[in-house]
Amino acid sequence: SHEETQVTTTKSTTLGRCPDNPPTLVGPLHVEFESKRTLDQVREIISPRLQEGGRYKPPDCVSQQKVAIIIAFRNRHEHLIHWLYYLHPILIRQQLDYTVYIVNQDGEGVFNRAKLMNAGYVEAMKQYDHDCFVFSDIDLVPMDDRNLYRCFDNPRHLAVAMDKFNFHLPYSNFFGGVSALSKRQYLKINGFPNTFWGWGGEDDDIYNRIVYRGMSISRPNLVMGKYKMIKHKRDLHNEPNPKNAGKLSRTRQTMDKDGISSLKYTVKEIKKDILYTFITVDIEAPL
Ligand code: UD2
Ligand code: MN
Repeated sequence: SHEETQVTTTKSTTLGRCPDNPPTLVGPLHVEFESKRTLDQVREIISPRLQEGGRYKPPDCVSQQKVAIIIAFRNRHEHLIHWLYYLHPILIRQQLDYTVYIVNQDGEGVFNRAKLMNAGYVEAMKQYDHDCFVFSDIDLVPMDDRNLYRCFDNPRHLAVAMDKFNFHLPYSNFFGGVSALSKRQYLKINGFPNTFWGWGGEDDDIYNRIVYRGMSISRPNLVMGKYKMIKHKRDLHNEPNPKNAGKLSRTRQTMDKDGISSLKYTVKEIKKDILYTFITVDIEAPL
Protein backbone atom coordinates (compact mmCIF):
# COMPACT_ATOMS: atom_id res chain seq x y z
CA SER A 1 0.00 0.00 0.00
CA HIS A 2 0.95 3.61 -0.28
CA GLU A 3 1.57 3.96 3.45
CA GLU A 4 3.97 1.03 3.58
CA THR A 5 5.98 2.43 0.71
CA GLN A 6 6.31 5.68 2.59
CA VAL A 7 7.65 3.93 5.67
CA THR A 8 10.26 2.00 3.68
CA THR A 9 11.46 5.12 1.90
CA THR A 10 11.82 7.04 5.14
CA LYS A 11 13.78 4.21 6.71
CA SER A 12 16.32 3.92 3.92
CA THR A 13 16.99 7.62 3.76
CA THR A 14 17.54 8.04 7.48
CA LEU A 15 20.38 5.53 7.88
CA GLY A 16 22.82 7.39 10.11
CA ARG A 17 26.56 7.71 9.70
CA CYS A 18 28.50 4.80 11.18
CA PRO A 19 29.96 5.76 14.59
CA ASP A 20 33.66 6.62 14.99
CA ASN A 21 34.04 3.69 17.36
CA PRO A 22 32.33 0.60 15.98
CA PRO A 23 30.21 -0.92 18.78
CA THR A 24 30.85 -4.64 18.17
CA LEU A 25 34.65 -4.72 18.31
CA VAL A 26 36.07 -7.35 20.67
CA GLY A 27 39.69 -6.17 21.16
CA PRO A 28 42.50 -8.78 21.35
CA LEU A 29 42.06 -11.77 19.03
CA HIS A 30 43.40 -15.30 18.97
CA VAL A 31 45.26 -15.82 15.71
CA GLU A 32 46.90 -19.08 14.59
CA PHE A 33 47.99 -20.50 11.26
CA GLU A 34 48.30 -24.19 12.19
CA SER A 35 44.70 -25.05 11.29
CA LYS A 36 44.24 -26.38 7.80
CA ARG A 37 41.69 -24.16 6.08
CA THR A 38 40.30 -24.27 2.58
CA LEU A 39 38.92 -21.51 0.43
CA ASP A 40 35.58 -23.31 0.29
CA GLN A 41 35.33 -23.40 4.09
CA VAL A 42 36.04 -19.69 4.25
CA ARG A 43 33.50 -19.03 1.51
CA GLU A 44 30.89 -20.96 3.46
CA ILE A 45 31.47 -18.96 6.63
CA ILE A 46 31.85 -15.48 5.17
CA SER A 47 30.18 -15.26 1.79
CA PRO A 48 26.56 -14.86 2.97
CA ARG A 49 27.55 -11.41 4.18
CA LEU A 50 29.49 -10.33 1.09
CA GLN A 51 28.80 -9.12 -2.41
CA GLU A 52 30.67 -10.45 -5.46
CA GLY A 53 34.27 -9.22 -5.67
CA GLY A 54 34.92 -9.30 -1.91
CA ARG A 55 32.77 -6.30 -1.13
CA TYR A 56 30.89 -5.37 2.03
CA LYS A 57 28.75 -2.49 3.20
CA PRO A 58 27.25 -2.30 6.69
CA PRO A 59 23.46 -2.75 6.52
CA ASP A 60 22.62 -0.45 9.41
CA CYS A 61 24.71 2.69 8.90
CA VAL A 62 26.55 4.65 6.24
CA SER A 63 30.33 4.23 6.34
CA GLN A 64 32.33 7.42 6.36
CA GLN A 65 34.91 6.09 3.88
CA LYS A 66 34.96 3.74 0.89
CA VAL A 67 37.98 1.58 1.53
CA ALA A 68 39.98 -0.45 -1.00
CA ILE A 69 42.18 -3.11 0.59
CA ILE A 70 45.04 -3.74 -1.83
CA ILE A 71 47.37 -6.71 -1.59
CA ALA A 72 50.44 -7.37 -3.74
CA PHE A 73 50.45 -11.06 -4.54
CA ARG A 74 52.02 -13.98 -6.32
CA ASN A 75 51.89 -17.65 -5.46
CA ARG A 76 50.82 -17.32 -1.80
CA HIS A 77 47.49 -19.15 -1.96
CA GLU A 78 47.77 -20.69 1.49
CA HIS A 79 48.43 -17.27 3.01
CA LEU A 80 45.47 -15.83 1.13
CA ILE A 81 43.13 -18.32 2.80
CA HIS A 82 44.31 -17.44 6.32
CA TRP A 83 44.15 -13.73 5.52
CA LEU A 84 40.58 -13.93 4.23
CA TYR A 85 39.50 -16.13 7.15
CA TYR A 86 40.65 -13.57 9.69
CA LEU A 87 40.29 -10.23 7.94
CA HIS A 88 36.75 -10.36 6.59
CA PRO A 89 35.11 -10.76 10.02
CA ILE A 90 37.33 -8.01 11.44
CA LEU A 91 36.57 -5.58 8.61
CA ILE A 92 32.85 -6.35 8.93
CA ARG A 93 32.94 -5.62 12.68
CA GLN A 94 34.71 -2.36 11.85
CA GLN A 95 31.62 -1.39 9.82
CA LEU A 96 33.65 -0.54 6.76
CA ASP A 97 32.40 -0.10 3.23
CA TYR A 98 35.29 -2.08 1.73
CA THR A 99 36.48 -4.21 -1.19
CA VAL A 100 39.42 -6.63 -1.21
CA TYR A 101 41.69 -6.46 -4.27
CA ILE A 102 44.36 -9.11 -4.78
CA VAL A 103 46.84 -7.77 -7.33
CA ASN A 104 48.57 -10.78 -8.83
CA GLN A 105 51.87 -10.37 -10.65
CA ASP A 106 51.79 -12.23 -13.96
CA GLY A 107 54.78 -14.32 -15.03
CA GLU A 108 58.02 -15.26 -13.30
CA GLY A 109 59.87 -11.96 -13.52
CA VAL A 110 61.28 -10.10 -10.51
CA PHE A 111 58.57 -9.23 -7.97
CA ASN A 112 57.68 -5.57 -7.38
CA ARG A 113 55.43 -4.95 -4.39
CA ALA A 114 55.10 -1.17 -4.75
CA LYS A 115 54.36 -1.21 -8.48
CA LEU A 116 51.66 -3.83 -7.91
CA MET A 117 50.15 -1.55 -5.26
CA ASN A 118 50.08 1.32 -7.78
CA ALA A 119 48.31 -0.89 -10.33
CA GLY A 120 45.89 -1.90 -7.58
CA TYR A 121 45.11 1.73 -6.85
CA VAL A 122 44.28 2.47 -10.52
CA GLU A 123 42.20 -0.69 -10.97
CA ALA A 124 40.29 -0.19 -7.70
CA MET A 125 39.38 3.34 -8.78
CA LYS A 126 37.90 1.90 -11.98
CA GLN A 127 35.66 -0.38 -9.92
CA TYR A 128 34.33 2.01 -7.27
CA ASP A 129 34.66 5.54 -5.96
CA HIS A 130 37.18 4.64 -3.25
CA ASP A 131 38.58 7.41 -1.08
CA CYS A 132 40.81 5.35 1.21
CA PHE A 133 43.43 2.69 0.40
CA VAL A 134 44.84 0.13 2.78
CA PHE A 135 47.96 -1.55 1.38
CA SER A 136 48.77 -4.88 2.99
CA ASP A 137 51.07 -7.87 2.83
CA ILE A 138 49.18 -11.13 2.37
CA ASP A 139 50.87 -12.71 5.40
CA LEU A 140 49.96 -10.19 8.11
CA VAL A 141 46.94 -10.62 10.38
CA PRO A 142 46.09 -8.07 13.09
CA MET A 143 45.76 -9.46 16.62
CA ASP A 144 43.35 -6.73 17.74
CA ASP A 145 40.27 -5.55 15.85
CA ARG A 146 40.52 -2.03 17.29
CA ASN A 147 43.28 -1.43 14.73
CA LEU A 148 41.00 0.23 12.19
CA TYR A 149 41.52 -0.37 8.45
CA ARG A 150 40.57 3.13 7.45
CA CYS A 151 42.26 6.45 6.72
CA PHE A 152 43.29 9.18 9.13
CA ASP A 153 44.37 12.81 8.93
CA ASN A 154 47.89 11.65 8.08
CA PRO A 155 49.15 8.51 6.30
CA ARG A 156 48.75 5.64 8.74
CA HIS A 157 51.18 2.85 9.49
CA LEU A 158 49.23 -0.05 11.00
CA ALA A 159 51.73 -2.90 11.42
CA VAL A 160 53.64 -1.35 14.32
CA ALA A 161 54.02 -4.40 16.58
CA MET A 162 54.75 -7.57 14.65
CA ASP A 163 55.60 -10.85 16.35
CA LYS A 164 58.71 -11.21 14.17
CA PHE A 165 60.03 -7.90 15.54
CA ASN A 166 59.19 -8.82 19.12
CA PHE A 167 56.05 -6.62 19.03
CA HIS A 168 58.01 -3.41 18.49
CA LEU A 169 58.92 -1.17 15.56
CA PRO A 170 62.19 -2.51 14.08
CA TYR A 171 63.26 1.14 13.55
CA SER A 172 61.40 4.40 14.06
CA ASN A 173 60.88 5.21 10.35
CA PHE A 174 59.56 1.73 9.53
CA PHE A 175 56.56 1.85 7.16
CA GLY A 176 56.37 -1.79 6.00
CA GLY A 177 53.62 -4.39 6.23
CA VAL A 178 50.28 -2.57 6.33
CA SER A 179 49.58 1.12 5.67
CA ALA A 180 46.58 3.31 4.89
CA LEU A 181 46.51 6.45 2.75
CA SER A 182 43.54 8.49 1.65
CA LYS A 183 43.24 9.21 -2.05
CA ARG A 184 44.44 12.74 -1.37
CA GLN A 185 47.46 11.58 0.64
CA TYR A 186 48.36 8.97 -1.97
CA LEU A 187 48.18 11.45 -4.86
CA LYS A 188 50.13 14.05 -2.89
CA ILE A 189 53.14 11.70 -2.87
CA ASN A 190 52.64 10.65 -6.53
CA GLY A 191 51.79 7.15 -5.31
CA PHE A 192 54.49 4.57 -4.72
CA PRO A 193 57.76 4.01 -6.63
CA ASN A 194 57.64 1.66 -9.65
CA THR A 195 61.38 1.05 -9.75
CA PHE A 196 62.04 -1.01 -6.61
CA TRP A 197 62.41 -4.49 -8.09
CA GLY A 198 62.88 -7.40 -5.71
CA TRP A 199 62.85 -7.35 -1.94
CA GLY A 200 63.41 -4.28 0.22
CA GLY A 201 63.50 -0.50 0.30
CA GLU A 202 60.16 0.38 -1.26
CA ASP A 203 58.54 0.94 2.13
CA ASP A 204 61.34 3.34 3.14
CA ASP A 205 60.93 5.25 -0.13
CA ILE A 206 57.21 5.67 0.63
CA TYR A 207 58.08 6.90 4.12
CA ASN A 208 60.46 9.47 2.57
CA ARG A 209 57.79 10.66 0.15
CA ILE A 210 55.36 11.27 2.99
CA VAL A 211 57.87 13.30 4.98
CA TYR A 212 59.02 15.29 1.92
CA ARG A 213 55.41 16.29 1.28
CA GLY A 214 55.13 17.66 4.79
CA MET A 215 52.94 14.96 6.28
CA SER A 216 53.58 12.91 9.37
CA ILE A 217 52.85 9.28 10.24
CA SER A 218 49.81 8.26 12.25
CA ARG A 219 50.06 4.99 14.20
CA PRO A 220 48.03 2.88 16.62
CA ASN A 221 49.67 2.07 19.95
CA LEU A 222 51.71 -1.10 20.51
CA VAL A 223 48.76 -2.92 22.08
CA MET A 224 46.23 -2.36 19.31
CA GLY A 225 48.92 -2.55 16.62
CA LYS A 226 49.94 -6.17 17.23
CA TYR A 227 50.31 -8.46 14.19
CA LYS A 228 51.14 -12.07 13.48
CA MET A 229 53.07 -12.83 10.31
CA ILE A 230 52.72 -16.25 8.72
CA LYS A 231 56.19 -17.79 8.77
CA HIS A 232 57.70 -18.10 5.32
CA LYS A 233 60.94 -18.31 3.39
CA ARG A 234 61.98 -15.70 0.87
CA ASP A 235 60.08 -16.34 -2.35
CA LEU A 236 61.64 -17.21 -5.66
CA HIS A 237 62.25 -14.11 -7.81
CA ASN A 238 62.02 -11.71 -4.89
CA GLU A 239 65.66 -11.62 -3.80
CA PRO A 240 66.90 -8.68 -1.75
CA ASN A 241 67.98 -6.08 -4.28
CA PRO A 242 71.20 -4.29 -3.27
CA LYS A 243 70.38 -1.40 -5.63
CA ASN A 244 67.26 -0.48 -3.69
CA ALA A 245 68.95 0.84 -0.53
CA GLY A 246 71.11 3.16 -2.62
CA LYS A 247 68.06 4.73 -4.24
CA LEU A 248 66.73 5.96 -0.91
CA SER A 249 69.05 8.97 -0.74
CA ARG A 250 67.43 10.25 -3.94
CA THR A 251 63.72 9.96 -3.18
CA ARG A 252 63.32 13.74 -3.16
CA GLN A 253 64.64 14.01 -6.76
CA THR A 254 62.90 10.88 -8.12
CA MET A 255 59.47 10.95 -6.53
CA ASP A 256 57.80 13.32 -8.99
CA LYS A 257 58.95 11.26 -12.00
CA ASP A 258 58.61 7.78 -10.53
CA GLY A 259 55.12 6.99 -9.29
CA ILE A 260 51.50 6.94 -10.30
CA SER A 261 52.36 9.57 -12.96
CA SER A 262 54.71 7.17 -14.78
CA LEU A 263 52.91 3.87 -14.11
CA LYS A 264 52.74 1.40 -17.03
CA TYR A 265 51.19 -2.05 -16.84
CA THR A 266 48.58 -4.16 -18.58
CA VAL A 267 45.67 -6.05 -17.08
CA LYS A 268 45.66 -9.72 -18.09
CA GLU A 269 42.53 -10.79 -16.24
CA ILE A 270 40.03 -9.67 -13.61
CA LYS A 271 38.19 -12.39 -11.73
CA LYS A 272 35.55 -11.67 -9.14
CA ASP A 273 35.32 -14.27 -6.40
CA ILE A 274 32.83 -13.77 -3.60
CA LEU A 275 35.80 -13.23 -1.22
CA TYR A 276 37.98 -10.92 -3.35
CA THR A 277 38.61 -9.30 -6.72
CA PHE A 278 41.64 -11.00 -8.28
CA ILE A 279 43.47 -8.82 -10.79
CA THR A 280 46.36 -10.28 -12.76
CA VAL A 281 48.70 -7.64 -14.15
CA ASP A 282 51.76 -7.63 -16.37
CA ILE A 283 54.10 -5.05 -14.85
CA GLU A 284 56.92 -5.51 -17.38
CA ALA A 285 59.17 -7.20 -14.88
CA PRO A 286 62.77 -8.00 -15.80
CA LEU A 287 63.52 -11.73 -15.76
C1 UD2 B 1 58.78 -6.93 4.55
C2 UD2 B 1 57.66 -5.93 4.77
C3 UD2 B 1 56.93 -5.68 3.46
C4 UD2 B 1 57.87 -5.20 2.39
C5 UD2 B 1 59.03 -6.18 2.26
C6 UD2 B 1 60.14 -5.68 1.39
C7 UD2 B 1 57.07 -6.80 6.96
C8 UD2 B 1 56.09 -7.61 7.67
N1 UD2 B 1 56.74 -6.50 5.71
O1 UD2 B 1 58.15 -8.16 4.24
O2 UD2 B 1 55.87 -4.75 3.63
O3 UD2 B 1 58.34 -3.90 2.69
O4 UD2 B 1 59.64 -6.46 3.52
O5 UD2 B 1 59.79 -5.69 0.05
O6 UD2 B 1 58.11 -6.46 7.47
N2 UD2 B 1 54.66 -11.32 -2.14
C9 UD2 B 1 53.98 -12.35 -2.79
N3 UD2 B 1 54.67 -13.24 -3.54
C10 UD2 B 1 56.02 -13.21 -3.66
C11 UD2 B 1 56.72 -12.19 -2.98
C12 UD2 B 1 56.02 -11.28 -2.21
O7 UD2 B 1 52.75 -12.43 -2.71
O8 UD2 B 1 56.59 -14.08 -4.35
C13 UD2 B 1 53.90 -10.26 -1.43
C14 UD2 B 1 53.14 -10.79 -0.23
O9 UD2 B 1 51.98 -10.01 -0.05
C15 UD2 B 1 54.14 -10.56 0.86
C16 UD2 B 1 54.73 -9.20 0.46
O10 UD2 B 1 54.79 -9.26 -0.95
O11 UD2 B 1 53.57 -10.57 2.13
C17 UD2 B 1 56.11 -8.88 1.07
O12 UD2 B 1 57.03 -9.90 0.78
P1 UD2 B 1 57.63 -10.85 1.95
O13 UD2 B 1 56.54 -11.28 2.83
O14 UD2 B 1 58.43 -11.93 1.31
O15 UD2 B 1 58.66 -9.91 2.66
P2 UD2 B 1 58.85 -9.60 4.24
O16 UD2 B 1 58.05 -10.50 5.08
O17 UD2 B 1 60.28 -9.48 4.54
MN1 MN C 1 56.21 -11.53 4.88
